[in-house]
Amino acid sequence: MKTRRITMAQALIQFLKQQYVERDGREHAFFAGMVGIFGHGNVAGIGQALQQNPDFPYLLVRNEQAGVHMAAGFAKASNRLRTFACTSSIGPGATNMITGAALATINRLPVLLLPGDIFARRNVAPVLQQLESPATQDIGVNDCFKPVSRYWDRIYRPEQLITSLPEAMRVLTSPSDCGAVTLALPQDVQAEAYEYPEELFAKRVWLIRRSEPDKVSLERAVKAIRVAERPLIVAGGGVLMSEASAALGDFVKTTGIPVAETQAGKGALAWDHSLVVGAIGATGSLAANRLANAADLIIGIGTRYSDFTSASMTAFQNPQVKFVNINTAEFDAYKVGAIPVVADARVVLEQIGAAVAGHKVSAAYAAEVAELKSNWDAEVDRLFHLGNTGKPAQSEVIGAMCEAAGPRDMLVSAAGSHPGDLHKLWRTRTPNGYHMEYGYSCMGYEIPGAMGAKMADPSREVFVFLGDGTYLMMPTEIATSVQEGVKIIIVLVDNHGFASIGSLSRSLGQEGFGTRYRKRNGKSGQLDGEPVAVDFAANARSLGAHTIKAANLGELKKALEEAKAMDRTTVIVVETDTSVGVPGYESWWDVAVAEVSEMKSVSEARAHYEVARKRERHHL
Ligand SMILES: Cc1ncc(C[n+]2csc(CCOP(=O)(O)OP(=O)(O)O)c2C)c(N)n1
Ligand SMILES: [Mg+2]
Repeated sequence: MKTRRITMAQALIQFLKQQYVERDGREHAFFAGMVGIFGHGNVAGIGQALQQNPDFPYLLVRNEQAGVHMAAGFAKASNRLRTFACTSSIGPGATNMITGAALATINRLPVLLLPGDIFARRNVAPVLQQLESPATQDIGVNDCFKPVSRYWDRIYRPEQLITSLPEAMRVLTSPSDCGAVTLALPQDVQAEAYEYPEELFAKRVWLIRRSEPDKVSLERAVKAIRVAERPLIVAGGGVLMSEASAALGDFVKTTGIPVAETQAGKGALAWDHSLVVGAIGATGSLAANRLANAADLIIGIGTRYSDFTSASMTAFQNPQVKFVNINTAEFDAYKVGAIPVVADARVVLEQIGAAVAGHKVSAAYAAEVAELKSNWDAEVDRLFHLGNTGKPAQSEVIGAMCEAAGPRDMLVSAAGSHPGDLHKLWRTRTPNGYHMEYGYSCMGYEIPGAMGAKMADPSREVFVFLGDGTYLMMPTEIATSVQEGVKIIIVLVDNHGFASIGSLSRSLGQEGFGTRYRKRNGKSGQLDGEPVAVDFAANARSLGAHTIKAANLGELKKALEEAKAMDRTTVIVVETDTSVGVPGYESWWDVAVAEVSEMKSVSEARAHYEVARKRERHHL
């Protein structure tokens, strides 16, 4: 057997460089490189290996969490066909990646995490940043990655790489099981040499399966569609990941079934497609929510039915409602008592389309869908053009961004009040044009996630919608965007705190307590003093961004054009009029209100809550 004597870290990089994926006859490298930060836990192992492999790019980020977000954003915008590996030192560098791991796993996005680990040799323990346990020497902070990883291993001996890496790749390239993969790398083992078999470094192409459905399940699904009078498709992220937009378009063209979209599935079809009724659920459009309410068949495609999609299990009120779930993951396919069709979305849509040929929804239902859609489009137009002359409303900011964005451009966001507004209002024209991280809705994802999206397709302009709260949590990757020449356009909405959680708090009778950026008030002892003024433009400028302040809608529109013409990351700061929000549309979200309290407003909210909860249903 031919072998190569190299370190474990060198072997790892050699292996990663040779991993390719293939789908629909297209083949390319799976890893675009490695992002991370060095410390004593990885500089001598992984760091040295990266240095002698300059053809495997290394991107130095400012925070390990952001590095993982970047990889996740890149993977999401690449429909999971590519990703980055992420390296960190031991201890805090490693645990910084846990939030990123959770985000990736929840959103079913492949990221390879390589946290440094404490000495396998142990004789020098406790090393700097080591968590000790009096009960065992076989534990460390990297064990915290276990529940947030789809695959986890610790490489105590260099030869363990040989069996662990193929498992890591199996999970990373699985359409049903992918998520974060963590390989904890003890720092001494990273630097240890071993005679690795040469075959380990041969090019390997992983086929991304397009799995076929079971025949009987498919027949049952077809039968359910044929007898349904008020069917509705719920398009989830799986439609995009499977690149099934065209197949979905063909299927609805023949059947006339309307399409509602989850956060992850938005943009599967263009917003102005005659059968797209917009967002569904707690942040849904009136059109989609009305149709969902009365639907007798829900065809969920690539959705995991989060509480925002199901409006906390109140969205589907027809007593006869049935579900067909098309999903690569058996786990999701079986949800809500559905007829499960466990297979690739595109394959199933093509096969179901052929099987239901000739079947079409009734003319009455089609007319109802058309009317709801046209009313909804008019409502969005209204919200885009409220006519504020001073500070714009958030919906007007969204409208201006929509108008500034080209058909292929991308919108990236994650947390705050805007994900709900964007879900309702953004007009997506091309698949992946709407990039919302709403599985983990993680403040801080936006800037690094957008950088990942931009790197996945530099030909598309990337617009980021960001709140002041999120900005303050993680602005620092702006410096990385300047370093890497990865340009994004950030629209920073300054509303002096948490509009989202503030209004949620008020709806619970809690008066927005603790959700405004205000100084501690000497008199009340509370955070209700003077506003805490932050100069966001100066802050972003200091990190290397081009910055523009916009005081009204006209200035915002000009700023967006200026930003498009810029060659580096641009931050537009705009204060908004918080008195005009986007309403909800016959939907709700279950956030449990205190059952007993000393506040009348809370007791009142609790009484409403108890009534509203009665609409929650089991779908068995
Ligand atoms: C890391 C993280 N911490 C806390 C939350 C809970 N949370 C959701 S939105 C939000 C406030 C966001 O404020 P901002 O970015 O200013 O947006 P706004 O609500 O004002 O639109 C908070 C704290 C979260 N989603 N992520
Ligand atoms: Mg805010």
